[in-house]
Amino acid sequence: MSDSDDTQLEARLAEQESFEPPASFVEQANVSDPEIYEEFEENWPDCWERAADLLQWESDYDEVLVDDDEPFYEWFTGGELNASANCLDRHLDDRGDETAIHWEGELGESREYTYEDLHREVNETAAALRDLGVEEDDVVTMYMPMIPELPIAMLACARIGAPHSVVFAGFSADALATRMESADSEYLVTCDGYYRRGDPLNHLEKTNEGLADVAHDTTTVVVDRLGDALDHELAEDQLDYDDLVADHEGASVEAVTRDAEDMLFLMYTSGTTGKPKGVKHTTGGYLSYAAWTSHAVLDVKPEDTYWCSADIGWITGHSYIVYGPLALGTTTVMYEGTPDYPDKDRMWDIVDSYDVNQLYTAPTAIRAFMKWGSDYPDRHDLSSLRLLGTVGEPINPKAWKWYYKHIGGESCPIVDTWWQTETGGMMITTLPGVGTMKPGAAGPPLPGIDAQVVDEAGEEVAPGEAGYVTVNKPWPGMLRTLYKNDERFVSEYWEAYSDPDSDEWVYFPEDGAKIDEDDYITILGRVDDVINVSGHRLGTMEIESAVVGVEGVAEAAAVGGDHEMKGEAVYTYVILEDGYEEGEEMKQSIVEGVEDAIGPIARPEEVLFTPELPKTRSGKIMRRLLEDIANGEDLGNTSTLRNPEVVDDIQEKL
Ligand code: 6R9
Repeated sequence: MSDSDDTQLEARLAEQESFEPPASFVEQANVSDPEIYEEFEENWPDCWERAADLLQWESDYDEVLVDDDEPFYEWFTGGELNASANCLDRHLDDRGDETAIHWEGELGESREYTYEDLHREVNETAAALRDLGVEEDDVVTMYMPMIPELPIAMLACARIGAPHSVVFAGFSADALATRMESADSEYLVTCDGYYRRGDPLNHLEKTNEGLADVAHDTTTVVVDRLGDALDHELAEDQLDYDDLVADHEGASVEAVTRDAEDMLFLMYTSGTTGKPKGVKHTTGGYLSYAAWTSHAVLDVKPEDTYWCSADIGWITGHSYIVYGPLALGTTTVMYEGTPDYPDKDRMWDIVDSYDVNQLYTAPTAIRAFMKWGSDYPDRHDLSSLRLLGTVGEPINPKAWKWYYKHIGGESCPIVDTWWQTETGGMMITTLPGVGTMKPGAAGPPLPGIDAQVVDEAGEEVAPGEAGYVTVNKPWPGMLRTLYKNDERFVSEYWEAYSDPDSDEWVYFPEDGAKIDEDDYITILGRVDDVINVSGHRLGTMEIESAVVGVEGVAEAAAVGGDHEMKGEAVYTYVILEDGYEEGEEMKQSIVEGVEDAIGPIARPEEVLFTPELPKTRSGKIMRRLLEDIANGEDLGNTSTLRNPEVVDDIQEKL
């Protein structure tokens, strides 16, 4: 393509506000009938049988939904099943020789597990765990990076009915200890270390630090990921994973029968207060929902090679690397490392060499790809891709369009999927075989999901007005409670909008949003991310999107800083693309860009250039910290950041 063609194309894309899914995609899509929305609404809650039908049940459920004790709902009550049997055993006849997990290590080594292989190793691990004393309903903690033994251990636990609690490997020793204590977890599966940007990293040392703070006795199994690359010694009471598995070679463990409502796993997530919340997910509802959304939204088919680049330490990895894809019998790709090692085309190299059909990643990654430039994807053949997805935070239209053009070659639908640890699976997004896509808006609620945007009083807002997302009906993938804390479950998620007297229960996800005439929901960010300037509510995301829309801007964060006259004022922190100059001129175009996109009300009080933004380990911008910086407040402990060093740098500039 000539330069001028390319410029014309960019200009056309920049203008275009909606995109239709390509006909070639629709033709083959798992779900392509627009009637599905009506069908689900009319048949609610029985419509959810369609999700349950994707699983193999040992005994049928008596009722789809039991709502006698709201908000403690039950789904598929009376049904019995096992998650590991659903993800492994039932595929053996047809797909035993097909690849279940394609694992790629950071250094370039790869491992391939067929369904047979995975089934074998899960059985051996399950037998080993059982011999160590793990019983049904014991919580087993896993503190592991992206190595195959993590999903293997998860499925082994599921096989023997022991809920897992995976702690993200990047979390601190402290976080591990708090979670193990909170869950009374006496078993831990961890590893010696792993690679980051080519260097071996000692994980066992951190594990041991954490274990020292756990008051009760624990049994620890250690996977040897690094071999000789790192000297490590196991403590006397620590067991080597390979030895254990070898001792149980060929073992076969019957998958225990679990009730639909039995706990499958716990996942700790941060809330507004300091103490992490143990989100409880169950076997029947969660697994049906993960499978259904993988089928309907990610369009996963058994013959696909599907890649979600999240970490299994987060809910996205649980639902969309492990449970959803394996329940559907597909090939799921797992990558251990970072996207820029050894070079910035690592992702595209993986897509190219494995012929990946669906790629599900995060906006923060897409903005990094955009900053690095299209030369990297251009080096590879990405034509195997059929669908793209994003999750975790809002994606601004500029990044959406870059993803659409440079990764999807303008022929893949993009699903911008809004959901949470608590929801178990996707809630708001277009169906790729049905809906028009509007960059920036996640889309309408999925069929059967009754989500709305309301004001403080719970009244639906008019199109274009900002409000809060609420979900007015339960769904199978929902959290059942916070572990051992029913009270906090009710107060965190249900108190704000429910009216127990009239039996109206409304789930409150604590996200701001707006809705348009077509019921498309644009997520504005967490409620505490909403800036109130002179009584006007502005989403940090709207402002960021405007700033990122300015030529030369790679990434931006907007926060509210205290302001005498306006209540709050907008502070923006900006990263420029390579080759652009920080300075008055750039500041001016950013201010103008925001005024043009939103109005003078959103005019940034300050524009600060920075080489990086402070991010959590999961890659989310730490807006609250940026607010504190703007307000000149004491920042407290910043060591949980992925990049604490940028904080000083920014403070100095202000
Ligand atoms: C899956 C996951 C949940 C919070 C959620 C929201 C934000 C997630 C989003 C999105 C805009 C999307 N979020 N997906 N915001 N558009 N497509 O990320 O779970 O880690 O619990 O975070 O992430 O604010 O409330 P979790």
